[in-house]
Amino acid sequence: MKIAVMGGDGFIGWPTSLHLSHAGHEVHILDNLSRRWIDTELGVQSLTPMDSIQERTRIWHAETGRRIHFNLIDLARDYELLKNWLAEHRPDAIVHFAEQRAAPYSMKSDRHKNYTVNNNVNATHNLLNALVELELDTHLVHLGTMGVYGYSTVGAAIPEGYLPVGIETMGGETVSQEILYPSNPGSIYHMTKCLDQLLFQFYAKNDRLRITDLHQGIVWGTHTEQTRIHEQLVNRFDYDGDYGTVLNRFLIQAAIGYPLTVHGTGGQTRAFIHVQDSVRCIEIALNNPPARGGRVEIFNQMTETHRVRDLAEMISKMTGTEIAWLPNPRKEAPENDLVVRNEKFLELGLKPTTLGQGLLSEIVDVAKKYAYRVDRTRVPAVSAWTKDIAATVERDPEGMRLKSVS
Ligand code: USQ
Repeated sequence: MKIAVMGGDGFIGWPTSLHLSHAGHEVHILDNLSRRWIDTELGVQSLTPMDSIQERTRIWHAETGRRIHFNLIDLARDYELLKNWLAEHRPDAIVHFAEQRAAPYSMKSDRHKNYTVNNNVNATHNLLNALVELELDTHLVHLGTMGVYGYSTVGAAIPEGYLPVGIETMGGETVSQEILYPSNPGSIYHMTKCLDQLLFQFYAKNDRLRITDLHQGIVWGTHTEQTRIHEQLVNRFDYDGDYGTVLNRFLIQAAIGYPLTVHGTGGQTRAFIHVQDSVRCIEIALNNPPARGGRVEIFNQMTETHRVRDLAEMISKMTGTEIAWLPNPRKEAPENDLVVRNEKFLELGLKPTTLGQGLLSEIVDVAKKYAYRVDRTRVPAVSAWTKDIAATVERDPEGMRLKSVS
């Protein structure tokens, strides 16, 4: 297939591009390199040293003989460029990662909220709009999030996208209908993915676009089979308070002897998936497109659930690192249970890579190797969900701990 990977320079976009190229597909990355600009804005860098995208693709070609093409295009702002590119290349499929993906970054300030909404919603809409205008029958695979469902405990498993409901008619009968599972976003970032869902419903219904939405959990790990091929193909690995995600952060913190930063009681239960499984799921989704005129295909892209404090305790035991119980900078339920259906990927052949000591210590080893690149003052998560919460989360003089809630 000819596949365009929108956002192919990012944390999942890069290993996905390598995985699809390795599988024999013709891969074109479209990216505005915004993730690199945000690193500059925040004054942070990936734990692993990343080369330019041009250098990365050059090394891939030198090592494997395969080419990955790169195009500097901003999906949200350069509509004409995007449309021209699509008209010229007519890809069979598009994988859409080109969105700002950090919840804490989206909540930093009013400017960051505006940026996240404008960037994410426009990128998705521009893409859908261009496919219709050009009459392309391209399969669009979008990286959504488990966060569209919210994290309240409902006592029932979360289905894959659609919920059967019974509605009482005026005549007193009950009719059944399948609706999108009610959206319940916990951040501006998650809200943009809920808005994306509505755009997909409309374009699938009105223009018969073929769309797959992948509701992914928290990705952990760093290497995939292809990123291991050469040191310069290494994936990015975020540890800072905005872009670092919980399990990878704990592993890096353990590697540098930084107390594990558990928010609140650590009672949040979340869905997880290893980065290797993430790229496999995307390939499976590409190979199983919905029919034209069919409904939006939705998969839950996760393999296991864990409570944050259980992860912290496991890593603390494994490495001897202490746990810091911190006031939560987010507005979220202190405790939640989470049961998620994920049979669709399993039935299509996914063999989950679950949390194992071997893989966890491999990540700690990667983190130790690059520990000299960590700026400890960038570890605390200080982006607060409300102004009231902000008063409780300023850094203390060591830049290590957060003020406790009074
Ligand atoms: N948390 C801690 N300590 C930390 C960091 C996080 O206790 O040092 C807690 C948070 O308060 C939260 C949970 O861990 O309860 C998860 O936080 P996270 O930063 O790992 O994940 P999140 O903000 O939800 O976002 C990440 C990705 C996002 C993706 C989402 C999937 O950045 O792109 O959509 O995971 S999901 O969480 O399933 O919605």
